[in-house]
Parts: sequence; C-alpha cells; structure tokens
Amino acid sequence: MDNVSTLYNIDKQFSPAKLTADVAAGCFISHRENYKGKFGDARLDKRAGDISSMLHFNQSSSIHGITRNEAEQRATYRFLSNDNVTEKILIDTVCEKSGILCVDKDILCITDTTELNFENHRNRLKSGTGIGLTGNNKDLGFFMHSSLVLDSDAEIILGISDIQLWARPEDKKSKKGFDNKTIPIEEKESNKWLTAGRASKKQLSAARSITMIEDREGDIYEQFALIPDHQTHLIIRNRANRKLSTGQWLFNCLSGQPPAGRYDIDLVHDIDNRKGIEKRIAEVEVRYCKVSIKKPADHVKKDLVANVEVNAVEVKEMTSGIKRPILWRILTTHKVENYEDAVKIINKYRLRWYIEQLHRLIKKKGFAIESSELESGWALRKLTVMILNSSLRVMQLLLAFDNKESQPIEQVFDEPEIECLKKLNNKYEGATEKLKNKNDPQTLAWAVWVIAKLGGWKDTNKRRPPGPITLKRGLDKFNDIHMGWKLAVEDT
Ligand SMILES: [Mn+2]
Repeated sequence: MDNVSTLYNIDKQFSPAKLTADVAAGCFISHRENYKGKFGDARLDKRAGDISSMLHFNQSSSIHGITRNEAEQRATYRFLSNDNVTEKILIDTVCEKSGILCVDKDILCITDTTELNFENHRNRLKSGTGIGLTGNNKDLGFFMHSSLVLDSDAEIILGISDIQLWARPEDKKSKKGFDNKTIPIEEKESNKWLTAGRASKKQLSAARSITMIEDREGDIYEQFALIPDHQTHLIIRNRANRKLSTGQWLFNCLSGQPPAGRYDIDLVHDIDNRKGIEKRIAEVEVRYCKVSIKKPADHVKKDLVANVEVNAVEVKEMTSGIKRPILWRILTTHKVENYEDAVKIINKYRLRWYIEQLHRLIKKKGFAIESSELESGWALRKLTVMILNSSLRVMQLLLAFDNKESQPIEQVFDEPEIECLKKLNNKYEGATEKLKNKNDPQTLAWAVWVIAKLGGWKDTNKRRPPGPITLKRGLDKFNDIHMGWKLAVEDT
C-alpha cells in the first residue's frame, strides 16, 4: 500500500477516450503517460509524472507536504533545479491537451495576467534566477499570463492554451522606458496579449471557433488589427474612449443609441465576491452599435490597417443609489445584430471571472505557491506551471456545481471514491427535504455538493454557491478521508 502507484493511480491505463474524459474533468489521472518522452530522459519523464500526480492529489505547493519521505523530497528539488527540465517543456506539456480536446468545438479562451509575490522570501531567494520587481516596484516576484480554455456550450474546462512567465529587472535603475508609447509592442510587456492570441490560435487550430476574452488591459489596437480571422474572435472590455472613422467618439456613439433592452445581472448570488462589490441585483440597460475604430494617430506602426470594424456593447446599470454602478463597454468581433446577441456577449464576458479564480487558486488559500520553500526563481516558476495544471481540477468542480448538465460522475471519480462519497453524502444530508443533496447521483454536480459540504459550505436559504477555495478545502479533506478509507478497506 505504500507504493505510490497504487495510491495515486499513476499507472492507470491510458486510452484516448479516457484521456478526453480525464482532461475534460480537469483531471489528469495518467500523469506518467502525460510526460512520457518529453525530456528525452526516462527518469525525468517518470519524475515529472510523479510530481504532477502528487500535486494533483495533495493540492499544495509545499514539496515537504506533498512528498512522503526525504528521498522523494530530494528528488523533487533535484527535478525542479535540473536545467534540462525547462519551462518550455513543462508549458508545452500542460498546454498539449487543450489542442486534442478542442476539436470541432466552439472555444472560449479566457486570458489574464497575475503577479506572484515572493517578497517574504527575499533573503532566501537567489538573485538572478528569473525573479524581479513586481507591480509595486519594490517587492520581488514574477508575472504569469495564462489562457484558460473552455467549451463554450457545455462550460467545461478543456485545459490551458498558453502560459507566459516573465520577470522585470531586480532593481529600479534598469527599468527605464518601460511601456513607453514610442516603442513597438514587441518590446513591451503588453505584447503578452498578442502572444497569447497567436499561441492559442496555433494550439486550438482544430477548434470550430475561438473567442478570446480579456479585460480592459487587452484593449490594444494591434489585437483588433492582427488577431481576428475566419475562426478567431475577440471579446474585450474597452479601456479608454476611442476615435471612430466617422470622426465621432466611441462613448458618445454608444450612449447615443436607443436602449435595446434591460435585464437583471445577479450580483447577490454571484460567486464573484471581489472586494468592494455591493451585493445586489443590478438592472442594466443594453445598447449596441457597429463601429469603425481609427488607428490611434500617434501609433508607431505605420503598416497596421487604418481602422478596424468591431461591434460595441454598452451595459449601464439603472439601479439607483449605487456607489459604483456598472458601466461596461465591450468590444467584439462577433456579430451583434439584436438585443439577444448583445446579452450573449455580455454573459460570455462575465465568464472572465474564471481566470481570476484560477489564478487565486494557485496563491494564498489555494496551493499557496507564494509560501513555497524553494530558493530559486526558476524552480518556483516551473512549479507554478505544474500547479496551474493541478488547479484545473478544482475549477472543474466549481463549474459543475448546481449544473444539471454536468458530466457523469465516473469521469472524475473512480468507483471506490464514489462509494466513499455516498457514505459522506448520507452523513451530510439533513433530515428535512430542504437539506438534501438534490442533484442526480450520476452526475458530477452531486459529488460537488458533498465536496462543498466537506469544505464547510452551508446550504442555507440565502443560497450562495461555494467558491473555489471552499471546494479545494473540501477536496483536500475528501482525499484524506478516502485514503484512510482505502487503507481500512484493504486491511480487512
Ligand atoms: Mn487583468
């Protein structure tokens, strides 16, 4: 029983059908298979698979915590500091699956940046190892820009299509001319948006369509000029007012349109609990129009098209007495010909929340990468890539919550796990009808109810869905319980 293979199902048989199910579940059971042949060294391949598996089942960044003995611990440190284990190989391996799973699907590709801060470990971290100043120009850390791939219809996570890691210089003096208007985008950090778009197009080339979803930072003229094609679309929140070919300005043009309709956006039961958001039902008014955006007059690139045609959607909150009412302007290359089209774009944009949750999961209360004991930035960066992959499992559970169309339970949990979940379900269900798990036991949604309960979620009247951190806590607890259960069953 102390064989790691039995415990973590590392050698579980690989088949394309199984892979599809596993990956769709954000669940990469066949870890060793995933890394086979990747490093040109069988021992490194095997080690990568084992570490990936340990991260998957322990959901922590602590090498000390996920390994079972000192030998494993040392081997993991060695692996992460091995120069032949490159960031690129790890990233390519993590991104590979999305290319297989996207075939003939309409794909949403949500992309965003996160900062990883290691200031607390300043004294331990070795200089010159891929770390540098963070956004506050003081702390040490690095940045990651990642692209999360979703099936647009089923809202199932299919993986990651691109990961970029970078660090700024370690001291302020060398940070001159940063993001200056006079330099071309290739030399700027904001090039990450174009890189993500291009890499995702390549990775997801077998998809029926790809829609990149980005926040205001992604509102860059080059993107509209260079990324969209017959297969690729953009949904990007507008950052600043833009001059149109007609001489008019975007904001005026939008607000001058007749309202197309009103609807309620639920910010009460929204799982989005970002700071400063007043819980409310926001009644919004929707406007839209087709616009031709002019290339900014001071643009350094002379060869870019002079204007780009996009559809603009305005979402304006009508609820009175709100401190910061919603006012979103969204630019998209998708067609917006009526109110329904506009609402679809708004709702797709709102899914951007998933990438923020994914990034949250690798930090503080999730995998806690920022508390990692590693001393080299390069090792931290490699571990971050592997953790991002493992975080998908929790994300998958999150999407399955209360989702009647969630996937079959056996795609995510195996038979003994389901047995164990059943016992736990009996324990957690209350006496009254109201306190029962109302999901179909054949579905992942049913399992997620149990996992959420384990994580401390309260199924009260003012029903609020569990967040990723609660689900992660529940999953951790379940893995512990299940391991104990397995040990007990095998002993009898
Ligand atoms: Mn952002």
